Amino acid sequence: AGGGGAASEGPKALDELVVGFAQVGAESGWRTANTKDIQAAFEEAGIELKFSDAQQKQENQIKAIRSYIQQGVDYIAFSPVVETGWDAVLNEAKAAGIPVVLTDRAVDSKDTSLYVSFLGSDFIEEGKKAGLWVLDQYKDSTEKVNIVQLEGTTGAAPAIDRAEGFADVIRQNPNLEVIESQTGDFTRAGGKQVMEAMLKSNPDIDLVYAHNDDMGLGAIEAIEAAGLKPGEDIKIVTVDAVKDGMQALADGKINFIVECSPLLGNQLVDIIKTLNEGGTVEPRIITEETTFDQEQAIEALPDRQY
Ligand code: GZL
Repeated sequence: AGGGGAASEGPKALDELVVGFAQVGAESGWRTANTKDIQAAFEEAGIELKFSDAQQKQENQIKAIRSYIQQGVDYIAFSPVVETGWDAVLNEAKAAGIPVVLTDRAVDSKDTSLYVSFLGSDFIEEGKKAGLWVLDQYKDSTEKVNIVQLEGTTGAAPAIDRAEGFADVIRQNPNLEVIESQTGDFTRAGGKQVMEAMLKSNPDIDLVYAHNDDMGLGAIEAIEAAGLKPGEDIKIVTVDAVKDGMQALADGKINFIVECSPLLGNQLVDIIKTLNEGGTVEPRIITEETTFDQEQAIEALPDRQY
């Protein structure tokens, strides 16, 4: 059947709906938890989900979206690996009458008619929460605090915004200085490689701010290989709160984690159901999330779903 939501032919039975989902990749624990949750939610709702993994390449995501348009799916959802370069393919989906939902990451398109809703976190807020912990940690220190930053994928909304939110807050204390900032592409291997290089070029790093747990876990390996104690000689603050990160926090190798929830599946299904019934959805739906220190991680670990 041709594409398009309820506008064209009224609500479909859920088992007739087809949704195409173009995922970023499988670069981190967060991403795999996000994929599992979305697939489970559609399974439970009895809605067919076509799924593609772009291995973190924008051209693969664009190819996947184009194939969903060809197949005439009813809805397209995706998590744009970077913010720019989406207008052409989103205009193709619009021309085909297929509504698009953004999950997790945002696009910089000025034309907000190109997607129905953005469902995900406020990454600037996440960066601010990390910054506030650092501000508090060093509020009485009189010396310079050397901070290195492990950035997420270059051009990705979480990388841009987590850096912005963090910088906005730590500028309140001139002793806090980001002496080096590099991308580790949200992967454990990337975090380890960058941290090894940073340790070589900066003798006295006090704190690492990693845009996700996986890069923080890579940094731990590099710090230990250099004979230093992560969480003590060099403090570590990360974002996500996936199981491996929470375990490192419980073990005192990470000092603070800002949660970023990957559990978007049920909210995405609800958006699709509402659209199918001809309803309207909020243009921006922000997920609930918190922060964890060591004892909160110890307490939360047993019930952690991912
Ligand atoms: C954030 C998400 C980020 C995670 C990383 O919503 O886009 O991508 O923080 C993941 O772990 O790779």
